[in-house]
Amino acid sequence: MSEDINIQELSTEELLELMQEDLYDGLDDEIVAEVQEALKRGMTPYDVLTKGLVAGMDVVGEDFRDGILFVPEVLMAAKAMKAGMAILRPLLAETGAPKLGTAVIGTVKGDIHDIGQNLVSMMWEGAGFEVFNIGINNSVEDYMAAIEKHNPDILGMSALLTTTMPYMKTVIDSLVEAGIRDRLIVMVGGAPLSDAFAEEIGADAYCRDAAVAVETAKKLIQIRQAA
Ligand code: B1M
Repeated sequence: MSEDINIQELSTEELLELMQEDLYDGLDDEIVAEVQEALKRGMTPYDVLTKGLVAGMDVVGEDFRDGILFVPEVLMAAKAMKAGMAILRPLLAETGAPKLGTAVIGTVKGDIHDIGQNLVSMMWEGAGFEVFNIGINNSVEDYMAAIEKHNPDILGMSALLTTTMPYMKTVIDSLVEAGIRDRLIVMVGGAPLSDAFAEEIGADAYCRDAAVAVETAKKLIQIRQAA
């Protein structure tokens, strides 16, 4: 952000545009100030997240794909995104809702993308789930250990790479072999996935985004409790 911009004088639309540009440029201090300003104006944490941060990251993704941005720049953008998410996290997780269930979520082996699954994790917490986020690069053994420790209702897996998404099937096959597949609701997400892929690997649901992950988790838990 250029030093002569006074963010308080911007319209909310301009503020969101600036947030997207500063995310692109990996300016974490600026992102923090802009997120705080947007909240001060009464925007919901969810709108700040989707219309500011996620929208900015979409542009980063396009330019990364097209060879305009490279890994170091994308890492800076991810760092700025995380700085913004750190402010939004407690607000999204604030809930008076009764506990709906327990979830374990993690990104699969070979994959270090964690922004999307962190968002899902926050939004599930906000909806009333107790969430154990086991981070990135999880092997079958890691998922199994987390399931044993936390006895979740839901297992969420994330994959952002076409090369890592098949590992979700490896995990689900291992759950079947261990005789615990039916105890769990298995939900999967990540940009390269689809409903067809989820069905093919034997997951219960594919979630396009964090909001869908919340709706789907609530719906599947209700169905299970009614059965
Ligand atoms: Co990577 N990367 N990346 N990257 N990266 C992508 C995924 C890519 C699409 C970029 C591109 O080419 N356009 C491409 C994958 C291509 C493919 O496989 N077809 C790619 C590549 C190629 C790579 C490397 C191989 C690059 C290299 O080294 N040459 C490398 C791989 C590293 C590895 O994992 N082994 C790599 C590295 C990185 C960084 C480390 C630099 C960084 C990650 C930092 C981090 O996460 N801490 C990074 C980033 C930031 C991206 C992009 C630009 C953005 C991802 C992101 O955070 N999006 C991404 C481009 C893109 O996706 N458009 C890209 C924002 C986030 C909110 O969205 O993660 O989709 P998303 O999550 C959404 C939904 O998908 C859904 O809800 C979320 C919230 O709405 N969701 C779930 C996600 N998980 C869910 C789980 C659920 C439910 C819903 O469970 C129930």
